[in-house]
Amino acid sequence: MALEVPPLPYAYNALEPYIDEQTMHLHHDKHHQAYVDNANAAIAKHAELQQKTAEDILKGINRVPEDVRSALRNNAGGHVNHSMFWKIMKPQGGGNPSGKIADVIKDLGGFDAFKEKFNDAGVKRFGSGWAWLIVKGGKYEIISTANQDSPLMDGAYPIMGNDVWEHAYYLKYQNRRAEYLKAWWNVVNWDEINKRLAEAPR
Ligand code: MN3
Repeated sequence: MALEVPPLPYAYNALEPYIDEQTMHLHHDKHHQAYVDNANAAIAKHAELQQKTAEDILKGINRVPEDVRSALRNNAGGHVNHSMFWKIMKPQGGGNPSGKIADVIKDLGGFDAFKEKFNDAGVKRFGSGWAWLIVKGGKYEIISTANQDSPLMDGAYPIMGNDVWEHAYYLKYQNRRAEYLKAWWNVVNWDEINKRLAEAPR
């Protein structure tokens, strides 16, 4: 079963003025599509991989045949990360967290401290990568990963993540990654994040 780019759950301009329409087109239609195409090409080389979900491939990345392991690390990783990313954003999003995620954030020191720590993880990630809230062994933690590495590769579950690759923000924010990270909270979809929290293994 070939992987596919899921349709964007809102219009390309719906996250304006925080994320611009052109960035959304390039990011979703070109970057995500390339991850999917490259992952499918790698999966096509090994019948045993064709029975697995992209998530299961990432969880077992060290058991993936070596000739396609780094291709899938990058591209199945890119597919899974971006499939989450589109859904945890929405127009008229943001505001204070509600539901169970609000309790988790409170335990991590409150929303202001949480945003600061999450943004800091994104700013300090050298080069390309992601800032995350993960849960691992029942413990919640803010981390960052390089490239398209998924927390799933490390036995963790990604509750929410922000893409800090330049392709996510450069057209609008140029080199001002910190400004993008701050603006991003205006499009966060807490309902979807609560859904992921409920689905996380405990
Ligand atoms: Mn991206």
